[in-house]
Amino acid sequence: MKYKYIFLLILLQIQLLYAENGYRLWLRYDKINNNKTLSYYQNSIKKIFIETSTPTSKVLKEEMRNGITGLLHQSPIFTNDRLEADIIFSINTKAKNLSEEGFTLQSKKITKNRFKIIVNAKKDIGLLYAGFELLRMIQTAQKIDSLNTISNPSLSLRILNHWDNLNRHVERGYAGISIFNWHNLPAYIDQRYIDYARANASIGINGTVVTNVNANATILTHAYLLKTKALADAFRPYGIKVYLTAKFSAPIEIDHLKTADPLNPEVQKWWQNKAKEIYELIPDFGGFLVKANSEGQPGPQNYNRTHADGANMLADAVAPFKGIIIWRAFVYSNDTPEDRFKQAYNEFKPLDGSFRNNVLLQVKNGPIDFQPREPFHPLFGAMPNTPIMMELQLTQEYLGQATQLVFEAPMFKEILNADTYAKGANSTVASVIDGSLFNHKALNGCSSVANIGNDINWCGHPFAQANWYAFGRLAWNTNLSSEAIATEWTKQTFSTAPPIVASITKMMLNSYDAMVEYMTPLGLHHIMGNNNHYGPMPWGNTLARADWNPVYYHKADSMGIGFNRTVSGTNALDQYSKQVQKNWIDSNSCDEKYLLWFHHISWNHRMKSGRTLWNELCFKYNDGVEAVKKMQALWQHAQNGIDAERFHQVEQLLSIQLTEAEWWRDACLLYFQTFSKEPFPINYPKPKYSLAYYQSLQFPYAPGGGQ
Ligand code: GCV
Repeated sequence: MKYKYIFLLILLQIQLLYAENGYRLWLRYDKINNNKTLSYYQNSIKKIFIETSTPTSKVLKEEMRNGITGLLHQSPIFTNDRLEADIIFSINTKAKNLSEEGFTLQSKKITKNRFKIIVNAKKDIGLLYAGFELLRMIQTAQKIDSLNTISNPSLSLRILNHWDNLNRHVERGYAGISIFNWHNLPAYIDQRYIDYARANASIGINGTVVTNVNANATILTHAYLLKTKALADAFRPYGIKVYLTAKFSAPIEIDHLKTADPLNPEVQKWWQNKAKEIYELIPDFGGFLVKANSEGQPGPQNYNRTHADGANMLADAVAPFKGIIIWRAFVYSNDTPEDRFKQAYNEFKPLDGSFRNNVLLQVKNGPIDFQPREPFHPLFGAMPNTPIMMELQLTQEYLGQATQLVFEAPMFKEILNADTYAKGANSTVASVIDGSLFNHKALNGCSSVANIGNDINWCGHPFAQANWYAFGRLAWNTNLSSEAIATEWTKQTFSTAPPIVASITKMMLNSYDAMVEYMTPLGLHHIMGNNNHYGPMPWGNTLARADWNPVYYHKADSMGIGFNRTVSGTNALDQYSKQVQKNWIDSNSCDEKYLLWFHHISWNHRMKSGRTLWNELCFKYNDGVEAVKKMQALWQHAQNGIDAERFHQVEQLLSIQLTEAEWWRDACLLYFQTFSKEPFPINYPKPKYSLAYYQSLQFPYAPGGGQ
């Protein structure tokens, strides 16, 4: 009896040790539980040869050791004899068709039942990426005996942007505080940094901006540069370069210069010296990301200079060290009463061709600000002589924050596949940012605002990890489908059992449209809560600037709803090519996803469904809510196939999501009804509370604000 008790206690301990808390992300490496699959891999992978012995190769060796040992319950032997190895990782500097980071995987038959896998890359980082690819194949139970793959990244810069402050508060962060503990650096290298680098390398992310674009000049002081060096040293073997945000007023703040005017020789010298100081510490430092003259950040316009003057001055400072400047196009002026949609284009389009060749312009996916659904930004395709990077947002500032399951890959794909028609049909956004459309093959890329914090599972919501994963995978291969990404992530993160994979991926793939429908259907945008951006607040009308207020964006009145951006309105549509305009210019034929982005539509307007606009709005909001109920049902299918811990977490979060979806529907419709004066459709769910109740809600401690 006593022994039985002790045995149970030990079992419990073991279970606790292996509790699925989400920390391992998609790199779980648990033993394959299908015996046939297991023995297939066990027989195929016994000995591994790795030609190089660089720090990156050591990382590769460790990852292969851990991965194979975990998945196959069989430790691989690392041999020095390539002839006897089952997997041969070797460098081929002359490999044709390979970029600097790419790799090939080829299976070669040796006997009827034996084969070898030959991995080739120009550099050790390519071998590391190939190692992760092989481990992914094993985790997702794919055959490896007839491989013939060439894999080169679609984009050369694949960068995470952390909006992390030095005090560890994360702006728009919903997963705890920053993983970067500046206080303990440089002496203390947290295991988190290593696991962060592993996770990024496993999906091909090759850069990280570790500080907020709302910048703090302190990061450029020597003490903080030493801390940054420690991070850069830790990340280097994983192929990850460190970048910093540069506050334009840093010369004044740090060294009391009288000005930060980019044309002032002293200022130029200051930045040149700063660049030299940084590169002496971090020879492969990536460069600076800059938010200038935007939302209160200083910039060249403070001195009547242009964005190009500012960017070029910094570009000249880092050029001798092969550094780059990523200059953000997220600007809207304090004084211009112009439609905010149009301002970035108006500001930057005339500057096309005037940037140094080590400057990239970083443009958000849409013209306003990471709204649930935006048309693509009109700058994509409009600046042929300037490399344009896209900025996406993983952290779900406007997409349900940390309580909602929203798989963002379909949104990313929607933008990547959008056709700018800049050089005729097929001038997709993907072809702009991968440099192929305008021949920017050397310098191109995509960034994403990170959704990572120090929560045990990194991202807060267990499914938010999928967005980090999707970003890396799509930046490596813009052609991957959302379905392929959801499937491989699910297999690695939860289970390879087909019914479980089917339910979970269905839930993920429906989640983006569901969220758009219950928050901002038919092209509504920017109707969320003030400041914390949490929940609906279409009535918001009290902030200092008109274009911070929801009423500015939906323009609901007794006649109808929506922002007229046609020629009779602000004419923002004119910023797109004629072919794009054709899709959106006529309210009768406009793609209804974007209708209220471009048109003020009467409440009785006949929609394609035959319903009036008011009724369609009601249906769409409710469809979104119903879709969440379907997600809940799909999640129940997973119950017996995955661990109880994450099942329960997601079950609770889906229940919050449903409450929040109903809240969005009811609050928005009750408010819009005060203009439409139309009844809800017959049998429509009755709102739970009154409009006054929804308007009274306050969330003073909602996470993620700007401090
Ligand atoms: C980092 C939005 C966010 C801000 C963010 C800004 C930006 O306005 O709400 O928190 O600031 O975008 O992208 O610079």
